[in-house]
Amino acid sequence: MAPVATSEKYAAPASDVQKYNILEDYQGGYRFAPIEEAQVSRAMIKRYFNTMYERAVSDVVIVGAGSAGLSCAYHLATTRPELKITIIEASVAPGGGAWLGGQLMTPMVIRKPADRFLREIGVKYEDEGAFVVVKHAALFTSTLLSKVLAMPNVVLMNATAVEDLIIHTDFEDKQRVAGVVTNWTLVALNHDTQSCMDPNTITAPVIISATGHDGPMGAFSAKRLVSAGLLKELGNMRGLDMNRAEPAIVNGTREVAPGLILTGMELSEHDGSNRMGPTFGAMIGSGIKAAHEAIRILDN
Ligand code: AHZ
Repeated sequence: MAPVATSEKYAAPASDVQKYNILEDYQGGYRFAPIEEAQVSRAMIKRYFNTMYERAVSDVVIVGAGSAGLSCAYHLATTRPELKITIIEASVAPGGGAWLGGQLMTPMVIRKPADRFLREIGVKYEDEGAFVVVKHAALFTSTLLSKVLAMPNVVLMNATAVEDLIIHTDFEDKQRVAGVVTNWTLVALNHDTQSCMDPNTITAPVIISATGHDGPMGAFSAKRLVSAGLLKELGNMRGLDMNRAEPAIVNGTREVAPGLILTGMELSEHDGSNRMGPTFGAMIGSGIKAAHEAIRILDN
């Protein structure tokens, strides 16, 4: 008799589902449906690497899943559900700085008119006139994240860093950003301690960089534009001025080099605009504008 493959041996037939539900007993008799360790590994490997294979060519790559990157992903994915949108986030936890409002305080301030986005995604707030306050920044971020992740056209690869840009040169010597170079973040952080650990690539006609202002990895694409000769020098983020900063970020959101859109606070390092501190309306507005820019490029 041919040996029974373990996956077949332990796969639960549909008819057994009812039986497994009966095992859910909270009086001390709770048991789980049987499983082989290899099934768990294969369940993850198969899906993750199939996704990597499929997303090696994406329509849009968003670098950074902070408030700007996630707002952009939400608007783009709902407006254009046919697009393959791939988000690359260096941290294990997506959300960037949007788990807290400011300093270590939890309430999040959003200036009008960006409060419209809160109604769209169903986040409650208190109205203070010119601005609204969400009781916890994590309520905004977790709601937005869950909606973005539930969209069939969006893939998020976290713990993965963009460590370079793909820049192609055409026959007229014009340069165009054509994709991103990725690596597991733990690898990207250890290039100094190991011999060469080559990366992977994702190509896409539009890259949206939302890596935040300068920090361990922040303003990544803006800095790379300088070293690649596509930008003379960084503008460097100026001091805090809420009234100047927020409109400057939203209105300045654009394709800064062919194929590359900057959004969120990364733009302040590129343009030399002010920081706004703990008000998040500009991140929402800039993310939505970046989505519009991406559609404009793709449709041309
Ligand atoms: O981990 C970073 C964070 O989640 C991620 N990131 C940075 N470099 C990356 C790289 N590859 C992949 N090379 C990378 N991911 O990008 C995310 C940036 O999120 P953020 O919250 O830092 O930026 P944001 O522009 O979305 O929001 C900024 C919020 C701020 S900062 C600020 C101030 O300092 O005044 N005010 C506001 C509202």
